[in-house]
Amino acid sequence: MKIVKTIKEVREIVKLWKKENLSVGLVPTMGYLHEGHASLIDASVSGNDKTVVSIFVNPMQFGANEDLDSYPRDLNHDSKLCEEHHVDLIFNPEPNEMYGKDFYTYVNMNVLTEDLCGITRPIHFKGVCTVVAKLFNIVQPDNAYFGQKDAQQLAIIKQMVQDLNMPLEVHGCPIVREIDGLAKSSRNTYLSTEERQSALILSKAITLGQSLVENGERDCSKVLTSMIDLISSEPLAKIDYVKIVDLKTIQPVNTIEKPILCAMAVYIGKTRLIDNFIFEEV
Ligand code: PAJ
Repeated sequence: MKIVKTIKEVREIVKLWKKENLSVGLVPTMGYLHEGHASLIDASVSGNDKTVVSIFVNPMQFGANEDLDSYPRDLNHDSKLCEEHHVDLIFNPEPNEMYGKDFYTYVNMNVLTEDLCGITRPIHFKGVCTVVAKLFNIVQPDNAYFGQKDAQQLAIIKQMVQDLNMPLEVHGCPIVREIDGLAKSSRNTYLSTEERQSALILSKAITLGQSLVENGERDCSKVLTSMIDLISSEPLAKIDYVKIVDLKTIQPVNTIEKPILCAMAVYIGKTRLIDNFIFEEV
């Protein structure tokens, strides 16, 4: 496994692979890797001849009051995990390598970016789309892997690839959880012992909402009220949003008639956590 920091090195290595007709999978990450990331890596390794993992805490997707500086980083641990999961190449650029001083081009999307996390994090998806488009151009993968943990992000990346005719396939992978239900996240490391316990309210509300819908409830306000009541019973939890939207367009719906995404963002103390479920068998 190689670790490189420059775009030039990535291009040289991928060029050699393509000459040999080898397929390339890309797993974009911000590092501090856990089993959620590892599941994407495993999907890429089993579906491609070569796998590239990018590790880049992308400044462009963090708002002014967000956790860019405190975002956890541990390249030693990350490279060990990648090695164990048979990754071929880690791309770990510095911000200067990705955004030179003359940088003026952004990828901006309407509609899908406007609700859910787009309300509290208005510049976030512009940063995500721009960096992912750049990573696609740099690595030129045949396949790219994203987690359903960030379901809005996954829908947005699929839309970007469709709209801009990017020549690759985007694969969504299921949410990986801790044994007690908490969705794995690099940000879980911010939680105190007490907060870690309170954070279980997210997955409990997801399980509740999911079982209501699977048992035939189609009225979104009834599902959401039950979930919101449950989350509100946890003193350390403060709801940012709990919503049901169309899975493809990320627009709010009142009745479940098409595939939907039920998504939430909840503050546990100062830490903002997200979780969701999708329901497709309408
Ligand atoms: P990051 O938060 O590091 O996540 C990288 C990928 O891992 C994303 O596709 C995310 O959905 C997936 N992931 C995280 N936790 C997961 C879990 N518990 N189960 C399954 N998949 C999980 O998302 C980003 O980075 C960035 O926005 C990025 C796409 C790299 C652009 O900067």
